[in-house]
Amino acid sequence: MSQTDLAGHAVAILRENDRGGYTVPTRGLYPFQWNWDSCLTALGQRHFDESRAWTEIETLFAHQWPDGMVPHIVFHRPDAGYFPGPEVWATGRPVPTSGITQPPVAGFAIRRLWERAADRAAADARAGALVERVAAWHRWFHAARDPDGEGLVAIIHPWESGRDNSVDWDIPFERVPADGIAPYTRRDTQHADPAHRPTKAQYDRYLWLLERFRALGWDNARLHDASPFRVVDPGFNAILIRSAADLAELAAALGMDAAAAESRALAARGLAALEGLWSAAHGQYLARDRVTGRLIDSASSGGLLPAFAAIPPARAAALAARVEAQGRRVRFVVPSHDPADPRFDARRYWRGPVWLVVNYMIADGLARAGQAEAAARITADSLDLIRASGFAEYYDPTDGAPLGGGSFTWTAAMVLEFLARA
Ligand code: 9WN
Repeated sequence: MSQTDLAGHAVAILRENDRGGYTVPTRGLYPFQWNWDSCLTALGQRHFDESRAWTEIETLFAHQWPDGMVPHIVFHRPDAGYFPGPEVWATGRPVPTSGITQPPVAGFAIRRLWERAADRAAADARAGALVERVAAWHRWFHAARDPDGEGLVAIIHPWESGRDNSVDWDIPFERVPADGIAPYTRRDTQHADPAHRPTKAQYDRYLWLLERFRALGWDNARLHDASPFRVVDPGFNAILIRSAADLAELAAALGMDAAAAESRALAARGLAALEGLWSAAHGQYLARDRVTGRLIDSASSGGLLPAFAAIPPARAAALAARVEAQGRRVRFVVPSHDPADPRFDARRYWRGPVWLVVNYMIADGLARAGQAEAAARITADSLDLIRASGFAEYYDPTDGAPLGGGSFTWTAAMVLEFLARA
């Protein structure tokens, strides 16, 4: 496929999955609006319809909760094809939403849209209107998910990480019971191969947490301490730090000095605290179990994602070396788990497969840090995957086989970004 054909195909997927004001990740498997999917999708939409790109993020923020949280799913219209649907979450929002959040990549996405906009007046107005909302979300994180003021925030459900069944969560997940949950029927395994999805044991625990939070009335003042699963994910925090830093730059450019100062301070505090997640033994960052205080011995792509934030140059060089070392073991980087670890599983969702969104953020950060070679390898492998296997949800890093859903929205969006870079 030529570059033009690739781009044309990507645009067609983004149009096909557009439901008017928001885009579904893929038909069938994910029929609603997902939080970080939408923010990254907007980056693809900007290449052919800048106004539509702003709308994608505005629609998401129109469903922000009064406390500042931006939910991980907005259930715009009923669809029986996904479980758990709005009646299970029962969050009581006017337009139903889930009750947990997702990686806060909006600050980064909005700055990128704004910075590269052709319609300057529209970009100033639309970015300006979003700044306070994103700042409120970031403030919420620090209030609700960092009650002791460590500078890093915890996730309280694996779905919040966006890397649902990562090996990172195995040990903290042992504390989550699976008994007493309401009987349920999964829908995901009707759309995708069950061997490439999370297990039943994991789904039971996803639901146990959901039911626990629902029983507490989705009151964010209580959920953090009440959750047996509280994990500080380096990838999630790096995305928050990058978004806060980008929001600070954007706010300063728009003359919103108070928002700029607040965001700059949050980013600096987070960046300093992130150092506590560094593992010299692994040459990358690790997640911390906030309940035990211990680092979790699991080298996943979440520990490479800090490249996305302004980490010290020596750390960025070490992460680039990790990517290059992995690239000698698998054909396509970046695997979601270290292929040298026996727990690596090339086809099971976030326990091995490559995801283009993660590739994009790691490559962006490494390029910014001057690690051009590793960034170029990631970009080249990402486009090779599309040429070989089309626009899948994720891919086997050993042979490039397409996995999960097809005609996938954020994969298409990332292709447009990678093509622009290449
Ligand atoms: C749960 C939509 C989402 C992504 C996540 C990915 C997957 C959902 C699921 O799909 O999660 O949120 O049901 O598997 O793990 O990163 O946002 O594409």
